[in-house]
Amino acid sequence: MLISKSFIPILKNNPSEAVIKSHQLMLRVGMIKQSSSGIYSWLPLGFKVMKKIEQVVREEQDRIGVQEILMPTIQSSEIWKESGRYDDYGEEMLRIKDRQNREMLYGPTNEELVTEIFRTSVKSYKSLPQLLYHIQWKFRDELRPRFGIMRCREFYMKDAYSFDLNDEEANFSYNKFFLSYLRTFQRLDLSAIPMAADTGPIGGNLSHEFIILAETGESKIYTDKRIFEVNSKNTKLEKKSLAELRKKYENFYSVTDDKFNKDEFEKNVPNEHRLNTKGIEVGHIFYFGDKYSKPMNASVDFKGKKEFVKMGSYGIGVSRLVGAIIEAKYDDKNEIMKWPISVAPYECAILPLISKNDSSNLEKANKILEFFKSIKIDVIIDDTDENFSSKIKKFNLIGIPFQIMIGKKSEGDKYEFKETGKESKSLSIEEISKIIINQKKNKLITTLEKEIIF
Ligand code: 5CA
Repeated sequence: MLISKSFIPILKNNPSEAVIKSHQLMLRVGMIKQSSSGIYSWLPLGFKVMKKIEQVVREEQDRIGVQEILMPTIQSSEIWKESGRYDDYGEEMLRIKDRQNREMLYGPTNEELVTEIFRTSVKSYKSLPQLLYHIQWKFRDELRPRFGIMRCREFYMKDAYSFDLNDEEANFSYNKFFLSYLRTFQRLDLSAIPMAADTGPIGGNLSHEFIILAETGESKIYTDKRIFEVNSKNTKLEKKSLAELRKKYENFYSVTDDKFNKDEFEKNVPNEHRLNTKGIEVGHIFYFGDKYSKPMNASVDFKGKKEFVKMGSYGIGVSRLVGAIIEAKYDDKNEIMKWPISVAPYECAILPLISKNDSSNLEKANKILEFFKSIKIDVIIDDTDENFSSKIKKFNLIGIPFQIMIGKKSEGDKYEFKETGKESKSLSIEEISKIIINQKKNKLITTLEKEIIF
């Protein structure tokens, strides 16, 4: 891709309407554009990052045996009346009437619709567990949409739903998602910690929010710092192993402010390990038993007896993650962003120095691009006539993880190469490609071995 042909509308200065760095940067480098309050268009750079995040989320859902479906954004009010949430959900729900005067709504979440799909098809306990997910736009008419796509009205979410015969099996499903979420955020280079949290309008009494630390986050958190050292690496997708992992986390006091209790915090966490800060909620998992299955009559036959299925739901804010990664990775002081290679809009930028009567550096850049294409490294070339320092500044802001400079200094087959934000080195294209490929490998799923237990 040539930057001159790309649709990347970069602004000279930070837009004044944005107060947090992710919102500023996303507007500044043209990742999004607001269309109305809390509603955004996604431009190529932002869309690419979001799609890459979506793919990581998808792979980690598939890996634990969740099956992908796609439910519509518009739902009928009937099922919400059955569950009793139509009135409870209040003004956050966008209600619409169709031409037949039927009450419809733009889905803020999908517990009812997925329960309706389940109950018409599954009749026997032998088909359980069923784990389903979709990745779809949601709409919540937030009272105060703010911080760009972090708290907006239309957002992209992965939501999964589990159906089990009893509490024990449902707990197993819950724990599978618990592990899957840890893996997902690790692949995005985020250190997300699970915290006991309030269940709000989704309901139930067991729930964990997955939070990443950020000064600009909206969630207040109280935690034992040692929770960051818990390791999930050798956890198997088995009941015992998963229960042990959750226990390891739950051994440390770690809550959001709606669950905070000062005495308990001080009793359980030695002074030197206490951390009271802010964070961003990037995922939230819930267990609510038969809250929906009972009123909606979703049951299975278990040896001649009717059993209401036990359900949980599991959300990840796919679009919010774009902003959350910026909050976690952006170096404010030096104005440098570096996307994790797993979601970078381009993996490498080539910056040739170009003058009016000499395009030889651009030709070299095109050759490298062709080679990188063949080994699946995604490249953007800055083919403008700007000088090095403004090109570097631009790509520091866009956050491409690697940069190759082609100028007077490039001799023979060596090029100035740097990881964004670090010192440059003189290396050959083969050496450069090895470095990039190695970093990419670290972020792939290491094993796609069948962990799925059907
Ligand atoms: N049905 C459940 C689980 S699927 C549910 O809706 N959970 S939720 O309300 O916690 O939303 C899941 C995730 O979506 C949140 O963790 C958050 O990352 C993201 N999210 C929620 N509201 C917004 C919003 N207004 N803007 C951007 N992202 C949001």
